Amino acid sequence: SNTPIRVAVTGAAGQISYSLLFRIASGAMFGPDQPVILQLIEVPFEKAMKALEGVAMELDDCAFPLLKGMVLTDDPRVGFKDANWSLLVGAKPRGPGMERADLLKDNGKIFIGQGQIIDEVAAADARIAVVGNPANTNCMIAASQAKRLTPDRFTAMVRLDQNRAQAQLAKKAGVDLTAVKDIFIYGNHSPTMFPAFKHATINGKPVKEVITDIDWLKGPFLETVGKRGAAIIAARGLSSAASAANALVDHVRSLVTPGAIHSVAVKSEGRYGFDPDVWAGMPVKTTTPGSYEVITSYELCDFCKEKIALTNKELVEERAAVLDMIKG
Ligand code: NAX
Repeated sequence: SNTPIRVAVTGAAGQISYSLLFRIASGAMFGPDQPVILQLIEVPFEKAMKALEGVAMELDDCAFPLLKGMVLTDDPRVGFKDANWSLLVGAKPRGPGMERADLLKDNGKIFIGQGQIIDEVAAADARIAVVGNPANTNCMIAASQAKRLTPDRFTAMVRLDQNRAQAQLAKKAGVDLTAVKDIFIYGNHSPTMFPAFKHATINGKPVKEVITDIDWLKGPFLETVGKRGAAIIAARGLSSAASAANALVDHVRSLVTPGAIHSVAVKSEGRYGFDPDVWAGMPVKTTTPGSYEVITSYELCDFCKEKIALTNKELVEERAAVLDMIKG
């Protein structure tokens, strides 16, 4: 339709957004005929807002035909107003010597506030995608604050892990990337997440018939995908940004494309052995734009169950660390 989609983005002056916003404005996220309005949210500090102004100047300078407007704000109530999609990219990074529990709590406060405000002011068809880490738990926290919006509206991104796994399998098999299908991510967006290689296919054949080195699949493959974020930091001196932005484009694009099958962290409801109340990565199929059903037909082997139990344990612990905040 010609009515612009309103896309709210937090952390809009950060490094992921510096790759992300230009892709949204060019039509990569919602398609080449869909106008967008960007509602850019940053923290109320002069440095952040000044940097955001610079990003907006560059967006102007791209003369994107689909970009019908921009809002620059440090007030989430303004930024999330009537948003159809809210992309929660901003988060507090883990500082030196900071405990994981403190990181969870500090981010918990941000996502409690944002969850409440989105629930109050976003559009009737609001959809929320969380990238800021710890993404699954931040998503769970935001959803817990909503009275109007149902939990299925809140998803967290594990698509970067899926894309990483697909690329590694293609490399190992020496095939084109597009030959690798049905590689899905289960669990947390953290080194514990599990790319279920047994369900993947390469040129239509089960992975294990093409990559016969099962020790590579169970060892270096899982390790490379799980620790890819750290490897990027070690090499670049900065965390993944362009690939994360690209993954978010894929995450949303797949969620608005009926029939798309892809990995998304959603409220588990007890599927695949996850605690019902955590947000865990799993395969979903998009039904109508913005809506999806979880694919529950994959059978899990003992090795898969073991791996899922580990990532579920981490999600349950993260939830326990913030439970007093979200219930209080
Ligand atoms: P940056 O530090 O470059 O940018 C974050 C921006 O968010 C900053 O400009 C900051 O001012 C802003 N911000 C912080 N709190 C905010 C709030 N309450 N409201 C609005 N803006 C706020 O980080 P960047 O590299 O862009 O990464 C952003 C987040 O993505 C981090 O939490 C990072 O850990 C996470 N990631 C998640 C990934 C995933 O697959 N789910 C992968 C990439 C990335 O590591």
